[in-house]
Amino acid sequence: FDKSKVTVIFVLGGPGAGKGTQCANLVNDLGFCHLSAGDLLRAEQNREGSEYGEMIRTYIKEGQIVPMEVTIKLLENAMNAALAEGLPGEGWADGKGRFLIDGFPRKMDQAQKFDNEVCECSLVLFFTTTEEEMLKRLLKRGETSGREDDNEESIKKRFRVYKEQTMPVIEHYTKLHKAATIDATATIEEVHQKAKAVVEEVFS
Ligand code: UP5
Ligand code: MG
Repeated sequence: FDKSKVTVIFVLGGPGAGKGTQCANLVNDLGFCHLSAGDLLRAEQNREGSEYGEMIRTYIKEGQIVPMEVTIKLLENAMNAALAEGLPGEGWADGKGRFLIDGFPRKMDQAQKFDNEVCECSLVLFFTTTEEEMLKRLLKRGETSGREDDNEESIKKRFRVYKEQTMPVIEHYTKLHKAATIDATATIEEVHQKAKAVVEEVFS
């Protein structure tokens, strides 16, 4: 697709910070196309005939980052599919397709490859809260989510990978003045109002 026709916001934050929840609310209010890298990987894992299914399952359970070629291909395919259906985020003055890319990039090499080969992000929403709060949320969600990584052992591994590999990505975009840090400890609605205000300010 034509890079000049899309605007991308990366949505980052630790496991359970509320990325998916906040993206869903932003879609309701502002009409973006929400693509969760984790959801795309889980769908691919369960797709019959996928050559990557078992590999993805192992990486996710261990909280490790799936080789970026797989994830970037899934994201590109999903962006192409959304654009083929019409411009997501219709109603914005510039007529561009708008994407919230959730849970990606989680590692510097992914960030560089996506920025160079797919398109540069315009903004990074960074949701932050304490590990204690994230653990509590994930264990609660794990009672019903069916996610193979919502158990204490996998969660601890996800925290470690997040600190070691994803925090440098957030620091990178902070240096470029692209990152907006949002305290995600408050209620879902309060966090949403803050996130919405940031997006509206950047794109108004
Ligand atoms: N909740 C949310 N906000 C709340 C609030 N303000 N107050 C109280 N409760 C709140 O929220 C988690 C739970 O908390 C929910 O029950 C929610 O109701 C509640 P959610 O919005 O789901 O949080 P989110 O940040 O999206 O958490 P998620 O578990 O999805 O984050 P992860 O980053 O761990 O998961 P993701 O799906 O992105 O990735 C999973 C795995 O896929 C990774 O570990 C990795 O192995 C793999 N992956 C890659 O390899 N590469 C990628 O690029 C992406 C993923
Ligand atoms: Mg999520």
